[in-house]
Amino acid sequence: MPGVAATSPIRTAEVLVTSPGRNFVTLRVMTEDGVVGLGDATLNGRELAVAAYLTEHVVPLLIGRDAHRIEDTWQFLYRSAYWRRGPVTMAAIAAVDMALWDIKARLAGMPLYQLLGGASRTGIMAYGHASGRDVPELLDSIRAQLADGFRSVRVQTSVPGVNKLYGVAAQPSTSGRYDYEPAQRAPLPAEEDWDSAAYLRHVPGVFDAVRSELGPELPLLHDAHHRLTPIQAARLGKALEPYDLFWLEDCTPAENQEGLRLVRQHTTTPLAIGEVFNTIWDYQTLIREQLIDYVRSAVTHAGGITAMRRILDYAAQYQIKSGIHGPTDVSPVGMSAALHLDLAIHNFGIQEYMVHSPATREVFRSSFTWADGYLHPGDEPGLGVTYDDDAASRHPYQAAYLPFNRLKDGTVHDW
Ligand code: CS2
Ligand code: MG
Repeated sequence: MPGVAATSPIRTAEVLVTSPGRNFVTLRVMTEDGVVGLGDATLNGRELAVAAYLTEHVVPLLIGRDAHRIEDTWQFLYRSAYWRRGPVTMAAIAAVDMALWDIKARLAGMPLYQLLGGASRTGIMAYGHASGRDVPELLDSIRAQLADGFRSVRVQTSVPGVNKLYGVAAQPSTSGRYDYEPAQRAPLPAEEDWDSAAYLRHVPGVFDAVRSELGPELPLLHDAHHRLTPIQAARLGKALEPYDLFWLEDCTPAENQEGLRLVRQHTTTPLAIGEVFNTIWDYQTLIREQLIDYVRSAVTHAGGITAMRRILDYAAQYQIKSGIHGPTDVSPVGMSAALHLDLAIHNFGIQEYMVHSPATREVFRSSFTWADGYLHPGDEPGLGVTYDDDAASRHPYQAAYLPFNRLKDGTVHDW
């Protein structure tokens, strides 16, 4: 690149921990020429494990390295560790990868999506979150999302007989911002309860009510959040077919990739899986056997832009599309990385968009835009995010845990 130095040695790499509304871990890399790159390393409920992995084992390896050599650095961090894969390692590698792509695009003077091959669309369709403790509250929540511009909505509902359920906001959201943060600031994880039979009896009726009220067109999504056995997931997928879901997410814990064969045998409801996956190997059977329709990993949790693009390129061969994970525990840096990829790839499906809190947006100033149901990463050089140290310093880290589940007989269950 004319005018761009052949090498760009890394001078510093800092691990930044802050808690504006919730905890975030960010890696800030700076080159000898003062060019800064940011990477998201936030692993909800295990934030300090990644911060320590970066501080103790990765930062010392980065100093002096050529920031231009992104692929070489990715392979070095993945292979030289000997111990591979897993959420902590891959979030750490992801943060380095995002920061180096941010630097390269800033040096090139272009938004990252241009470096990734340019825009394949004018905007990024995003889905919002609606929830309700009952149908009327749920319908109000959906209408609030539509009023805020969303053109597709994920629907989560309470279930009679289950006290506290994933995805149901404590307070109905009258404004667009869906205020739901599962990780609670507390010394121990909160215990919640679960009952698959009650859930399977209740959920189809909720979608029947939503479709009767809002019609057949609105794309509706639902997250079963890893709680069903394969045959229960098959039953749910089948029972939801009349309501034409955009997708049913995490219908069964996917460590057992073959379990999805049973689900596929019984239902044509589209399936989305992968937010707890960290590498392409977690997807191999699911993609090769066409057992899913959407790849759900976050850039932050799947090894960064380099690795995520590889997973999506593999999925493209099977007409499997992206559905990148975008909850508020993925920071605006991780979200921006997802948006640059979303704009550039061909096999884009949909993007999750949980709006970050004002406190978070004060620390992370991002240039991505939201208009009329579509996101766009913006045209600032790089990822388009800056980090406000002063604001960050006002929000010190606070230990927080995701809840866990127990069944009625006390058995620990997937949350
Ligand atoms: C969820 C997440 O957004 C989703 O699809 O599954 O909210 C998930 O529960 C959190 O990211 C866990 O940290
Ligand atoms: Mg999910």
